[in-house]
Amino acid sequence: MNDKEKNSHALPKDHPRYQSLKYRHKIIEGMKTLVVAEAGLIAHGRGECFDYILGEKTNKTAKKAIEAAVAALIIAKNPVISVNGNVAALVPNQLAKLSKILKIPLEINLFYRKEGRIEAIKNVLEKAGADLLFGLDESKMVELDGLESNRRKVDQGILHGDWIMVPLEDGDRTEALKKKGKNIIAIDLNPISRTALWADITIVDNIIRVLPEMINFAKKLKTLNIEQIKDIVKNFDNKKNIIETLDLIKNYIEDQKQNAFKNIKS
Ligand code: PTJ
Repeated sequence: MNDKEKNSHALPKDHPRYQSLKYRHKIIEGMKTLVVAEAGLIAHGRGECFDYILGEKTNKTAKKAIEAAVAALIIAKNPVISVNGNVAALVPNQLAKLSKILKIPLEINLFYRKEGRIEAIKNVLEKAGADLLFGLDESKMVELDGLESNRRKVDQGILHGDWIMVPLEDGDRTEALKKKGKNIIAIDLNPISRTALWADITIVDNIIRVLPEMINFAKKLKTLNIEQIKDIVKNFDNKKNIIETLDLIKNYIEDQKQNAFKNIKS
């Protein structure tokens, strides 16, 4: 990229939407280097929309789900984190850090396969410090039955995993993995996507905020004993948590009805 092109992306830090634009540009840059699929831009836009009506913050329901997710990953026998293009573009350093703290492998698993994408994502993750990586050699992958999409091809991590974290996932695979008896942790800003509804633990929040929070919880929960950690997972009620999240959206919209125009002066 030449300087002129770089400058055209320069974002003033005092822009009211700086954070949002920063991550939007990470996705755009990721697409140019094959890390992100073209459809990843659309998926990101859909996420932004839900983030808006969740107040662009980690709500208390998300925090509860994050705690339960980290607890589940600690007690799991074979946990694994599935990584797609958007996730690798947005939070590579945090993925590498979480993988290291919890000693969990990352498995690259793509919906849109294209020559060079696995390599591009591998490079991003390795540069970020990830060393426990699966999903690098397509010839060694096996196919999950009951699934037509490219995600049916999985490596050792997902194949043998008991708890699988699937950020920004499509519904078909979540359903297929559930039918195989796997436990699923979803990160999805859409609380009523099929993935969100099928998962055992659904974190309705932006992955850019979720990963740092998971790292904090990982450090904190590691100081508890195993029974206490098991209790966190046992006491978490995903259906109730999603319903409460929908209430938060409803309340946010109601609040906007009352207050959105207050600061607008003609
Ligand atoms: O890299 P690939 O080829 O594996 O493809 C990845 C995408 C994301 C393109 C693919 O998985 C896809 O098409 O996903 P969907 O079906 O659009 O679902 C993505 C879900 O993630 C949607 O429900 C979005 O609302 C949600 N989402 C998008 N951005 C974020 C998000 N959730 C949390 N944090 C985000 N930043």
